Amino acid sequence: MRSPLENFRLQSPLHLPDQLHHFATLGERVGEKTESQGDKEAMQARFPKTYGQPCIEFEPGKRESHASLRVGVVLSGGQAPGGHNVILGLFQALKELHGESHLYGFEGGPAGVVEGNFSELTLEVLEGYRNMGGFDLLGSGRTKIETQEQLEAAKKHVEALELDGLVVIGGDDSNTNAALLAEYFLGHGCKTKVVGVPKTIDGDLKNTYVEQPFGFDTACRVYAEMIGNIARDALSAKKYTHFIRLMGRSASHITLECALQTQPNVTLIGEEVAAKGWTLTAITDYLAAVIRKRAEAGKKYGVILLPEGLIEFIPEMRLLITELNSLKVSGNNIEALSREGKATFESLPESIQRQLFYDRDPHGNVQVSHIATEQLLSHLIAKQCSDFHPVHHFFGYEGRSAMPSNFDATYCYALGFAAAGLIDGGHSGYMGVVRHLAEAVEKWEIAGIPLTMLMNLEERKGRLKPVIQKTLVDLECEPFRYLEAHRKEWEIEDHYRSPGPIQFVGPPHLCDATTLTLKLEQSPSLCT
Ligand code: FBP
Repeated sequence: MRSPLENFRLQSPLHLPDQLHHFATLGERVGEKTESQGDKEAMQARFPKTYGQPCIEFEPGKRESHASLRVGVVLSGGQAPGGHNVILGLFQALKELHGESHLYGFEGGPAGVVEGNFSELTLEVLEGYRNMGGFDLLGSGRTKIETQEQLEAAKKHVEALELDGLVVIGGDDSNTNAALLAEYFLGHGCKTKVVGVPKTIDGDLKNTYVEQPFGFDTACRVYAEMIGNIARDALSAKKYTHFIRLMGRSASHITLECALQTQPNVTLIGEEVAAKGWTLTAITDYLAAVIRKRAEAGKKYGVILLPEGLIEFIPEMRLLITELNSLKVSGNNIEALSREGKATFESLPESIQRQLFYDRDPHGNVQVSHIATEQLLSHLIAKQCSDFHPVHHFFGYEGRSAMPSNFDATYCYALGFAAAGLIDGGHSGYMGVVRHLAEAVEKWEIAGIPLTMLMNLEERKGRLKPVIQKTLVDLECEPFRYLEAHRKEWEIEDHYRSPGPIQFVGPPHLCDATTLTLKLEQSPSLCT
């Protein structure tokens, strides 16, 4: 039986930007030729058919008729709130273009495209997922499509279904898959156009053209609510120091946004740690100093935020992890480590040593995102601070499948239209985007950007591969500067801020606004 809120959200109408009220009549404006982020010649050689395509903008036009379309869709990578609404938007847009259009969902992520697992999606089915979190309509997966066999198998299935388009909803890896599929299909006489949609709670698939991937807003709101509650509890009980590790495989965008939302006593940003070369000792000394200073002020409590990816930004930990990965060190054979690696390893608590040795992924690599960095830090701090009572938290999966905020619900619906518009225009190797996200929904506009424009070559397992660049936190950006300007004050004074639960109904400034990160980046005056 559904909850009252689920029933309410299932019936809540989805809004569209003004531009999309006349979607089927939109015309296109084609921009200049584009370049990749780097390795231009090598990228051009690897993507002879799709490299350098122009950006596509949509504008009011006079188009009247469209052919029916057959389109497939796949959810890829980690869950992110709003994925179901992208599919709903895509379905709605295809039907507006032509009532006889069909949408097929590939199941279990990219593997579903390679293995040909699909079912037709009808409005009746989709309506049961409107505004719902999770990816359970189709499931998801992290299969990389890169071998000739996989590409050929995918081609066989999209051709059997006579697909005009395939929409890949995913993050950097998934959109790299989309770019490879687009190039392969075009180069092998397959008519299926491939279009990506930017998803990831991590927030690291963003740039001048992708203002914010979907899911980031909702996930940060869920975490910020919990952090706000914990801060209130700390302030009330006055006896615990809370260490809160936040998801984000590599980049610290989630931690930065949550810090802006909740104003904790200390926020560690992985990118800053790397830029300043802070060692584990330097971080421990800094945290211990703040904890002691607070204790002297009668505050034996506090809230500390750290990102999941922190551990890999700490120089000596990065070295140790690299050695463990490349040596495939196992059991208790630490003799294979370098002198530095061994010294770092021996300084770690036993629980972390065990994680480093035994918690490996299928390729034998250390599962960095599973390492309890919050416990490691509090263990080291305890050696310097007496009367210190840490409580540990990890917030990650709690936010990935939450009911999408109004922002993500609407954004995703519009992204579905962007993907449909690109396929209808015959564009392949593109990402559908929505622009002006910090403004009111009415002003948002859809566009298409070529995937190769987001790519460069990076080393993966010893070989150079074309990939979409992850965007890390820029230490010169407004959001980080804001944190920098306020963090000293937040260390000792308690300026905790409680954003509270996600609101679906009420005044727009409570319900529809998006992240402080985006507002600070686009329009700092909106943050007052
Ligand atoms: P995507 O990049 O695919 O969106 O996934 C991000 C993420 O949620 C990370 O924040 C986290 O480290 C990782 O997925 C966890 O993945 P898994 O689901 O395999 O545990």
